[in-house]
Amino acid sequence: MIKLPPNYSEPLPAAFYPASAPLPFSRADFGPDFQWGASAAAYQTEGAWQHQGKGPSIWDDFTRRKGTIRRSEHARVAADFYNRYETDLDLAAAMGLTDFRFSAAWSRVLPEGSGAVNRRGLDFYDRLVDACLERDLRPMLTLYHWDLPSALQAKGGWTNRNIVGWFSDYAQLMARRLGDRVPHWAVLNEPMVFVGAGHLLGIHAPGRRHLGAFLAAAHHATLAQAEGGRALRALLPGSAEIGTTFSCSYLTPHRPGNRQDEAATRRADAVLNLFFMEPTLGLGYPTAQLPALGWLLERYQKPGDDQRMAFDFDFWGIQNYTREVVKFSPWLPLQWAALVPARQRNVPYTDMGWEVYPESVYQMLKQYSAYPKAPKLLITESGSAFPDVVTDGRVPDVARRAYLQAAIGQVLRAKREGVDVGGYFAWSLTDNFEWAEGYGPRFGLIHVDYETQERIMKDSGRWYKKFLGGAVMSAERAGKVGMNLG
Ligand code: IFM
Repeated sequence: MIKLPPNYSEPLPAAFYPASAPLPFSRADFGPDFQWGASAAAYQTEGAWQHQGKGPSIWDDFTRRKGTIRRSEHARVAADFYNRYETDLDLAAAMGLTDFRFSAAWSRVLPEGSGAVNRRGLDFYDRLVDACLERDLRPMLTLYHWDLPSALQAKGGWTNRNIVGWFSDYAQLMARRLGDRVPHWAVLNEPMVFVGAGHLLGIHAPGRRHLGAFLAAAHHATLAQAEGGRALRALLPGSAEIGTTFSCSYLTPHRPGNRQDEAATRRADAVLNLFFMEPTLGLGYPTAQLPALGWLLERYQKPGDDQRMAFDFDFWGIQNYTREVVKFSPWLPLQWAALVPARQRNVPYTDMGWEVYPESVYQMLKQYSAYPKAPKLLITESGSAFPDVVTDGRVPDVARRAYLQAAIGQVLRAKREGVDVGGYFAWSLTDNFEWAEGYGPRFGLIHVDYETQERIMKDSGRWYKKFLGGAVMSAERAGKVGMNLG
């Protein structure tokens, strides 16, 4: 159910399609090469946190600290993907997905972050890639989705410039082992989130609240983003598409026309949407609106860094969930801007407290594609968290299905206007561990019962399957994964 503020009387966002009429588009409108996928991440799904030689990560440590995660939850088992990946891939294939995006846990393959390789960890990703290919799912491998090896955190983690070299070595290891079979690579997942939430706000691992740590981590992540791209390209010339992903939200001023709010919105845009993207184009950091941030960052930069931060990615992964409304704030130095929570705006919102606003996907595709040197865009994450109820073996998640349809419709809108957008990956294939929020918010197209690890394809997943044409699955295989094909 979509949560509505008390006394809410507006209709749902215009981007929603009425349930009573057929959808005004089909898969064919996107063309035959469009990538249809779902995304996942190691720490959120795998579990097996100490299995077969895996080293600890900063999220293993962070979840042990009191007061960091709702209900003190952790991801030691999570969705048990480490043991159940074949079932989950069967379900992904049954949906008719063409692509599956997942991340590798750095400390599973390099328990100390660098140096000795854990063969059994590397073998797991080898098996996973083969299992994708056996099911005609193209694997997209994200190298870093926030679970830094604890051993590297002990040396300063992202605040230590040596991380650029450690990360590049890890990227090369993965490319050497899997590069012959993985056609799509994403270097980082949402750097502004792991840098900002982890080093400035302290609400994600490693739980720091320090401006200097934030600036250092931000600069080193920018360097690692490009260096990771170069490492992959050197080993996989011509054979792989190399991208990276950005979190982003369409931003609008709280009081349209108000000069202070408009300026605050531009500053927030620079930080939230452009900070890690513009350097890849050789434009440096977007500090025109925030000169003070530019001066502060200089402390961490060395001669030649502007060139080192640039890399011609084959694609940018756009990860969008909502829009944000921005107002001028005298309390937040540097940015002088605050986000107005959806709950205070008389708009519908999700279990994350995020405004239900699928048009944001369209707006971000337009904004990013306006850069003359922008590469192809992929929506590598898009989705919504709503409470689910299991009823007679079904999950009638009407709101998530409506959101999915609306977001896909917004992608088509951008594509029809000439935006080079080549794929849509729903977040997420299965329910999983939602970081500081624990297991509360559910984003999956497939429901996970964390007691039994039973999977049920939700109605949103069933709709996606119907839209994509599904795949033929033998009754035998369907029986094995407990799917009702009817
Ligand atoms: O679950 C996260 C994911 O790890 C990164 N992008 C946003 C998702 C929803 O919060």
